[in-house]
Amino acid sequence: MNPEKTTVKGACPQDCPDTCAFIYTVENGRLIDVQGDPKHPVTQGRLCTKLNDFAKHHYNPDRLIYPMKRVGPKGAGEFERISWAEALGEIRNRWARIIDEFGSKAIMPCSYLGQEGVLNGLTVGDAFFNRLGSTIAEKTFCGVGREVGTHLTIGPSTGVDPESLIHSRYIVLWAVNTLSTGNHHWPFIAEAKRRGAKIVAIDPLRSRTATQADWHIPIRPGTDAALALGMMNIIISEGLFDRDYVERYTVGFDELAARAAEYPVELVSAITGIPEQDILTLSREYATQAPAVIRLGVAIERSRNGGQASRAINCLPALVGAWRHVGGGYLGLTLSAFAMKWDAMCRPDWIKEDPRVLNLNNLGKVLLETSDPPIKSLMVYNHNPLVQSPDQERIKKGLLREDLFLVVSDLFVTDTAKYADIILPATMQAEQTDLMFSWGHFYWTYNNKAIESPGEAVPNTQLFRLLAETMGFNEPEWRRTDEEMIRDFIDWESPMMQGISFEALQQNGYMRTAVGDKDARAPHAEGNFPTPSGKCEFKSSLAEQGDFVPSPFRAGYEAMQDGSYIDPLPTYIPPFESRDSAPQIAAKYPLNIISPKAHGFLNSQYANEIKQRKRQGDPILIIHPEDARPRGIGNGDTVKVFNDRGAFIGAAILSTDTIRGVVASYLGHWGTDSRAKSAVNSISSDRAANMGRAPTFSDNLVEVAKVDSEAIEALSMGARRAAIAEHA
Ligand SMILES: Nc1nc2c(c(=O)[nH]1)N[C@H]1C(S)=C(S)[C@@H](COP(=O)(O)OP(=O)(O)OC[C@H]3O[C@@H](n4cnc5c(=O)[nH]c(N)nc54)[C@H](O)[C@@H]3O)O[C@H]1N2
Ligand SMILES: Nc1nc2c(c(=O)[nH]1)N[C@H]1C(S)=C(S)[C@@H](COP(=O)(O)OP(=O)(O)OC[C@H]3O[C@@H](n4cnc5c(=O)[nH]c(N)nc54)[C@H](O)[C@@H]3O)O[C@H]1N2
Ligand SMILES: [Mo]
Repeated sequence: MNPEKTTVKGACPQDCPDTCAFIYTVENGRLIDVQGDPKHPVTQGRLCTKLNDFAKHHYNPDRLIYPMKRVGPKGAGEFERISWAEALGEIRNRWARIIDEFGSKAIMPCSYLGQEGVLNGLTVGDAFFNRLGSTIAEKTFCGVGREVGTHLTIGPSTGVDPESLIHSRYIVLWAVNTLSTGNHHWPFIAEAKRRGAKIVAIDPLRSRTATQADWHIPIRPGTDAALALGMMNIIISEGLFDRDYVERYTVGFDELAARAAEYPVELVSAITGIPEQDILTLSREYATQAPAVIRLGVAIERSRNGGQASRAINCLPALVGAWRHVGGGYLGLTLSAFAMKWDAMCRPDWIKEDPRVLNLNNLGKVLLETSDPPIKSLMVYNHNPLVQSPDQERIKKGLLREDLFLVVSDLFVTDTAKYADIILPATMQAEQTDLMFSWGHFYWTYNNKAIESPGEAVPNTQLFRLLAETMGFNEPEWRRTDEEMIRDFIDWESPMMQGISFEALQQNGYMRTAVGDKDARAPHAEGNFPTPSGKCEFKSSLAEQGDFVPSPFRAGYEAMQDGSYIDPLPTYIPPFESRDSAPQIAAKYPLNIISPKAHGFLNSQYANEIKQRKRQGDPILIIHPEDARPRGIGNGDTVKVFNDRGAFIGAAILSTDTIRGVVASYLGHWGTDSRAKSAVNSISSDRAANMGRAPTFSDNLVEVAKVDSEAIEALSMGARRAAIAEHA
């Protein structure tokens, strides 16, 4: 036995529904291995392809470990090491001058979910920037559109336990690529399948998940609400709904029935591109195979009607009484099982009078068009907008502004960090303490610090302690340790925390919230929906109050009603950009593009690891052979994908994995690595969907043209061959 070798319990830091429990192995202070905890009921000891080399990721030689300042032109990526004192001094001087001249609202944070912990994740920095009086950044990148649809219908329900899926007989995987984006749900789905369940995937693309399903139903992007309304129409008119459940536990059935009657199967087929017979079969099977469950992906929200699509889909389980059964109902976000004190984390009480809120999905506009005051300094952390955010060309233009003071904290010099004036180094998960919630299961996971930080990297919590000191903030909150912060941020008295203590969490690594027994749990068997009426609201009482965004997504700022109209009944409106809804745009740009998550990357993370890049391959464009032929595009050809907003380059993969009129390119490749110096989001519009101000990444038209591969450096042939084989 080697006495120097120890194991430490940890937690995956990534923005993913699975939040795996880790076991770090440390030898002589060095992290030598990271494995999944085999005892964890969901993780079961298995890590995904992205995290398989997580120990090595910590020692990637490209890691940022010292503060740096820009020494070349903006965006050139030329930096020189400086001390923390110099970095903080520069920030203080620049911010003080900006506040003097323009007021504190000329400074704005720009962050998201590079790390997901209660300490270092979504809300870290919010308290600091509220105290500073900056512009408030509204963060609605992910899930908020889908969640508003859910909240209006069934309230912030915890939903079906993924571990209960083994009891399901009919599993609809809707706009979700489980095998790539939350693959620890799969063993439960596979077990249900062994027990006789049918697995259905509704997706424009034959994803990895659709390939494994019993039935893949391809659908035109952004038309899911029409399908759900058509299903309701069939279920109601054929008398397949659960009359007793509907009478007891829902409101607005008559109005819903009238609305659904506006969606006869012929119309729904014309809108969605799904054959009439398939819509009939799906509706009848879904209504009669109990327990039926719908697992809805975040991807549902990524077009104009996204929120209403989520709402329509959330009506289905109550209509057929699926909630009566263990393993029946709806599985979306499990977050409400985690008793966090969002106000203690974000400090909305520190917001100054008359605050300004700007949405980060419009970052290009924010940087180029905001006045009174303009944004003079942006601080980016936990976020890589130049790859992940829409309307990239305008963001680039904004970041090039000579008068913009850009501070970036990250693990690597990302596409975004290349534009920074000051770069600050952040720690990776084994080097910090955190507590992780999950948005796909019911376990808290504690991440114990296992090794020391390299160089001068600091956790995000420490970064904001340092900034608070620099700006002269004296509140005792800035002097808390990480552990004290965790104690302050959790509502230990909540019924969901029964049997859970800080010490037990730290020691055990993971603990289940008190949501009940997975083999007996049917949370809405007798209604009890957390809505104003306590029922499933087919007709939403909240919708009439206007759009709202749940508070953690807006830095603790009160749910704001902007008065925009939401139809209180689920409805279908066509996408902003499609052949039917925008014929003028479609004349120039006839193909709808979707940009789902890459199997080998976690958003843009790991896309800088050679091994992951080899696995994932080059940027590709999946295109139907019938769309490729008239454009003279062959398998493996280099193509340019473009519209008025921008362009990127990829290798064409001719495949019936996609439907005619729809092309797909995976998200996450860094633009700086590509020949076009841009990534898929160069073509994305920054328009918001109809609820939760969700982004519209599935609602963009493009044209595709073959380019002379001599003119640009050739993409790797090996990667092309692998992609061609995968989609053959
Ligand atoms: N490997 C990997 N895993 C991840 C991530 C990652 O980047 N990589 N990211 C994490 C994050 S932040 C999130 S939010 C989740 C997202 O998890 P998912 O929602 O599963 O992710 P996506 O791949 O974006 O979309 C899922 C599927 O929806 C389809 N789709 C796109 N538009 C539509 C539509 O309009 N209608 C329908 N029916 N289907 C549509 C896509 O083709 C895709 O196959 O994954 C998490 N897990
Ligand atoms: N086209 C298209 N665009 C999309 C989507 C899509 O499906 N299609 N999905 C959207 C969705 S669902 C999401 S969630 C967003 C995700 O967008 P982001 O949250 O921006 O995604 P990441 O690529 O994970 O970038 C986070 C950055 O944080 C850094 N980071 C990691 N840990 C730490 C830390 O501890 N401290 C600091 N300071 N930095 C850290 C990482 O290195 C990385 O550069 O993207 C959205 N963009
Ligand atoms: Mo996300």
